[in-house]
Amino acid sequence: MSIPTPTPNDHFSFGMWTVNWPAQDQFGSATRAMMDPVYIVHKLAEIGAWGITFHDDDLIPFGTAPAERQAIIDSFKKALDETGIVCEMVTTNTFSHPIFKDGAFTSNDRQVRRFGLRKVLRNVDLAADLGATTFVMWGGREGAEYDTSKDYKSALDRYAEGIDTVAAYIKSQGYNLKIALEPKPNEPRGDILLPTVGHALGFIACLDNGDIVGLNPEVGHEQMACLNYTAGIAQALWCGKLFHIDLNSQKGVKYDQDLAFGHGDLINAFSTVDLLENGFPNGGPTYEGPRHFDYKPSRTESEEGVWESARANMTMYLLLKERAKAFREDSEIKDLMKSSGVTALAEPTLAAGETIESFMADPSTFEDLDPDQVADRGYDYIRINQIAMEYLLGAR
Ligand SMILES: [Mn+2]
Repeated sequence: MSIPTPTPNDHFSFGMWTVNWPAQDQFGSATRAMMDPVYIVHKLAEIGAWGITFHDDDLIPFGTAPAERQAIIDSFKKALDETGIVCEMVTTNTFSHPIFKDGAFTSNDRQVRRFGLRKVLRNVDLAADLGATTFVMWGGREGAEYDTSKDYKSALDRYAEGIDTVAAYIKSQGYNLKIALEPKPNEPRGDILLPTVGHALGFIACLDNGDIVGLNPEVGHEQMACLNYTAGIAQALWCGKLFHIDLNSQKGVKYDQDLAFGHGDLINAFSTVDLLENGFPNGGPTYEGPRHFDYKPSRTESEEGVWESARANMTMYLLLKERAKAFREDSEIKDLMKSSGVTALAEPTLAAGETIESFMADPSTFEDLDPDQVADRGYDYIRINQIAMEYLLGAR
């Protein structure tokens, strides 16, 4: 197996904040210089990426005057035109400035909530202007350290009000934009509202404009909550809400590591790529969006290491894509999918036209069934997974 080369056809995109992270952390200052956004666009094109995404403040520093703001946007647009790089998603920084220390949409201070909403709405206009189709909202400061500090009912009311207001604005302007909420359990707040994919799906169902609101699940964020990322995005797909993805890696339940994709839980990364590329074994909704990376080049790396790590994300994805495809095409796997019942699970439990009365009157389902005999079967799941691991390891 050779090392694959990414091309724009692979639809890989990167957050500007990923490669441009200067690597300051809680315990030490920056180890790299910040780069110019125009330079980043050209470098991403050079390494075979297709798209770029950014928070407003990544491109335009907080507080920039309007004339200078427009000049920055114009030079960014020019770089996109020159390289063919697509700005597919835009998101808003409502977490860095001290004004947002208690959140934006859910701050206890109404002035902060109104300021946050204005900042987001201004950025919606920019997203539409740049042709982005997804507007991600990560409410990193929407949360609390102390349960006594927040009326959670009011906080959820204000959160819903904020998202619904932004969604209604998008509709009123006729923008081709969808909102994608990004769950995270904690960090930077002690606890963050909408901590997991499941919480966010439940929240969206309670919105007035939830039809254009879906999810942007991040690998590491779900794994910080000890959850299975593949199963999470599968449920988002199942209900038509997987609007965008953030690929990276995490090694278990600890701080948000943002490792390169596949450098943490490799087995889960394999099943994620298998689902994204090959879909559900029995068919159903598929993910057609960008393959977007939200990782951080480790603090140890130089600029050369930054671009090397960006390439690593894409290479890992392409290797896993090739491995997952070979796994699915294996004839023994196709047989095992049948004998183990993976394909049979697609058959409805009740027959077509069967009524609850006829079902309950059928003695073969219950009275005449020997549970011990049915329980006797094996499912051969270990055999299937072992073959998957042999493909993953390149032994097949
Ligand atoms: Mn993260």
